[in-house]
Amino acid sequence: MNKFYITTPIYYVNASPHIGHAYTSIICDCLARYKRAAGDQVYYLTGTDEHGEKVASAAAGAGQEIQAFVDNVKGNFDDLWQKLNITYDFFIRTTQSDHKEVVKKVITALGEKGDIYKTKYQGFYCMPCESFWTPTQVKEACGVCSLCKREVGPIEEENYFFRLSKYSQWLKKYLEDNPSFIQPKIRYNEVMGFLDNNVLADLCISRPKSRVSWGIEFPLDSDYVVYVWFDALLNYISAVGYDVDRDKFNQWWPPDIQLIGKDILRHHAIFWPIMLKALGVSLPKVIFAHGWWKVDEEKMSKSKGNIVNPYTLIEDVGVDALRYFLLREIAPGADGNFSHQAVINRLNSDLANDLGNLVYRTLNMAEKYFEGKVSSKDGVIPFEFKNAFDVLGKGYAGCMEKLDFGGALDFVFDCIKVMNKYIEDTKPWGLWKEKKIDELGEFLYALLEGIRIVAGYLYSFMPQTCHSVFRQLGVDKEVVNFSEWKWSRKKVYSVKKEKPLFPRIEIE
Ligand code: ME8
Repeated sequence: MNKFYITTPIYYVNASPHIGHAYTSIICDCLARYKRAAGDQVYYLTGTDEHGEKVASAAAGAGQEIQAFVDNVKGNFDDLWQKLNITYDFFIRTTQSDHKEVVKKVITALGEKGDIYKTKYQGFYCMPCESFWTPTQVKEACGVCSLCKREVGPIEEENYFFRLSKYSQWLKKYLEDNPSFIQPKIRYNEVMGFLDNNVLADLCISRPKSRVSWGIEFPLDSDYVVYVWFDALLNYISAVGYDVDRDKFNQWWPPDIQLIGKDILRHHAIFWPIMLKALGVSLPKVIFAHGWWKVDEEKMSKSKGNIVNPYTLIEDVGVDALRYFLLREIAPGADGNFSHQAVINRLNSDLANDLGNLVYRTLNMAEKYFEGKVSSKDGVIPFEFKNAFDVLGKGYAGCMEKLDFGGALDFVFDCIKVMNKYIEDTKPWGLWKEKKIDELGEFLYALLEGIRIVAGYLYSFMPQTCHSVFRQLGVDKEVVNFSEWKWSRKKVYSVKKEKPLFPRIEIE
C-alpha cells in the first residue's frame, strides 16, 4: 500500500478562517479522499499557527488573554472544517508541548552545528509578515515589504540568525536537479529567478522578549522567543513524530505534497528546504503553491477586510456547491475573482441542470415505471455511454495526480451530459406507452449504473451529495473505492428518490 502524506499551511489564529483558507483545505481534502479511494494510506495534516506578534496583537485588540483568544479562534477553524467535511487525520497546534520541544531541539542542534549566530541587526521590519528586510531589499521593493507590499518600519535589534546564505548554492543546485519540487512551473521559475538575482541573507530566527513575548522560548537564550515562521514550518516534522517517534516518522516522512498559497512560497521554497537540509532530513516531494482568490482584483485577506464569509455562503448555496465551485472554477495555479453570482451560475448549470436533474428524473422514472426495482439481463454498457465512460476511467486519475480538477470534472460531466442526452433521445415515456417494458428496464438500469459510477468519481469533490446519491440508489456500503467504480458491479437496484440534490437559485 502506498502512503500519501499531505499538508496544508497551518493558519494564523489572529482571525477566523475565510474562503481563502477553506480553498487550500478543500483542495487537500479532495486529494486525500481521492488517494484513499485509490487505496493509499493517507495522512492529512492541518493545524493552526498560534504564536507571534500578529496573534498577540489580535488578542490584545480583542481585549482577551492570549491563550483564551487563541483557543477560541482555533475552535472556529475546527467548526468550519467540520462543516466543510474536511477529513484531516491530525490537527497540530504550535502551542502544544510536543511541538515546542521539537522546535527547541532543532534550534539546539543547529546551534551546536554552528548554523546559528548572534548579531546586531539594523534594517526594516514588516509586522504583518513578521519579516526583517535589509535597506537594499526595501529599496528594491520601492520602500515597502517585498512580500505583502505594505509599509515597513525601521528597527535595530540584537538577534539570532540562521545561516541561510551557507546553503544558497546547494539550494540552487537542488532546484535545478529537481524541477518538479516546486509547482506549478510559474512558481518554480519565480523562485529560480529570485535566487539568480539575490544573495540570500541569513534569516533572523529570534525575537527579543522585550518586544514579542508570545512564542516558544529560544533555547540558546531565555531573553528571546523563536521567530514564528521558524517555529511554524517545523510543524510538518513535529506532527509526524520527528525525533520522538521514529517509526511514525519513517512511516510518513517525507510529505508527498505540501499545499500552500503563493503568498508563502518563499518561506516554503527557500527557508524550509534549507532548514531540512541543515538538519539532515530529506525534502518534501512537492511544494504546490496555488493562486489567490481575489475580490475586485484584490487578494482576499483578513487585513484588507474584503473577506468572503464561508458560513454565509454555506448557508446560501450549501457545502458541496461551495466545494465544487472552488475546485471547478479556477485551476489551482491560477488566481480567481470571487463573486456570489459565479457560484450561483455554477450551481444552476452544472449541479442543478446537469447532475441534479439527471438523478431526479432517473429515480423518478424508476419509481414511476418499476416501483423503484430495476435490474438488467446482461448489464452491458449502452454504446452511447461507452466512449465517455472509457475516457473517464482512463483520464480521471491522471488529472487528479496533476491537480487538474477541472479536467477530471470535465470527464465526469461529459458522462452526465451523455446520460441526459440518452434520456432525451430514447424518450422513455414513449417506451412506456408502447409497453416496451424490457427495453425501458435496460434503459433505466444503464442510467442507474452510470449515476452510481459518476457519484463514485464525484465523491472526493462533493462527499455529502454523493452520500445522498448512494442512499437514494440503495447502495448499501460506502462506494468510495476505485475498484467499485466499474460497470455492472451492482446488479439489482431498489431506489428511493429524495428531494432534488440542488434546487436552482433564482436571483432577482
Ligand atoms: O501564512 N486565496 O497563515 P495564514 C487563496 N501561518 N488562498 C488563501 C487566501 C486567498 N485569498 N488567503 C489565505 C500563514 N489563503 C502562516 C502559514 S505554514 C508553516 C504557516 C490560504 O492564516 C493560503 O493557503 O495567513 C495561504 O497560503 C494561507 O491561507 C495563509 O494563511
